[in-house]
Amino acid sequence: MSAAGGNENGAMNDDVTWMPPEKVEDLYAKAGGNRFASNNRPTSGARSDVALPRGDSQVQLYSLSTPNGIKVSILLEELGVDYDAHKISIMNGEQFHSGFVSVNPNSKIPAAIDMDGPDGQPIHLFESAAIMTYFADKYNRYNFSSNGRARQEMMQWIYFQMANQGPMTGNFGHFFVYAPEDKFETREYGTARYGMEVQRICDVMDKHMEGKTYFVNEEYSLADMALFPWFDQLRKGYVHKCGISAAAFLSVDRYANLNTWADMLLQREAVQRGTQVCSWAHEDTKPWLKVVPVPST
Ligand SMILES: N[C@@H](CCC(=O)N[C@@H](CS)C(=O)NCC(=O)O)C(=O)O
Repeated sequence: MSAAGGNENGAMNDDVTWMPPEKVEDLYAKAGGNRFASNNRPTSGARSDVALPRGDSQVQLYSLSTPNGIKVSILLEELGVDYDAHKISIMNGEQFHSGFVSVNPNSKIPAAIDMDGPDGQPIHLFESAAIMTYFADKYNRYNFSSNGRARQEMMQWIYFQMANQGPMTGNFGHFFVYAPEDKFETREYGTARYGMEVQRICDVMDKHMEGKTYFVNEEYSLADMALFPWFDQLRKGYVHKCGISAAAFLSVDRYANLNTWADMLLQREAVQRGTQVCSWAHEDTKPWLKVVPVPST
């Protein structure tokens, strides 16, 4: 059945209960109401003329400590690259500032600039996994560059992460926590649809990790760094205001292999630092660098 209620031959069913209006624009007002709704528009591009901050380091990171953001900061911390981190408040619409849009025309964090690109010129970087593979290849670490089979397997998990795990988990979170309060049926439908898909994705990952330490070739790689943040988001994030957490709601503890793997990754100092970069909770974009003054006696 099509969204319009017709069957595959175009014939209308008797039980049609929903018909789209002629244009999607007619639905926009009805779809508003959540706390991010004012950000949503059907067009791209800058909305205000504001330049990006720049530091002195060769690498400039523009991010926020969301799962997509911390994928990149975990890698930069693992690589030990010198970089300046700048917080982009997506709640305040800073992803639509002209400076940010000139780096990422898609207006989403994370984005970065490497002043020393492949041709020696500055290069603009966007899409978290593309940024990760760029830096891993540049520094030739965590990328299986000399093992074609492992490299291919790693890329498959990275594509899986970008096309499945991230978007489905994000959509689940939207319907579970952020969608408008009064849209009960819509929220139940979206929460069930994406909640089931998130469970299936976790099951794919959990079965793969049976008897393994890392996702690919028993070696820590970009695949682990890319897949960890969204799984950890399910463990700790998306708490409905009534107190029910995504972890309880989706029974995330049943994915024993993934929980063991995530707990192990969290032991890594670079992962601990990476998850704090551009945190909502801290003024400083690398809070561990802040020297706490010793009170004078
Ligand atoms: N596929 C992109 C997704 C990036 C993304 O969705 N970023 C979110 C935060 S996690 C964002 O910037 N949202 C702001 C907006 O949609 O206006 C990537 O992996 O970099």
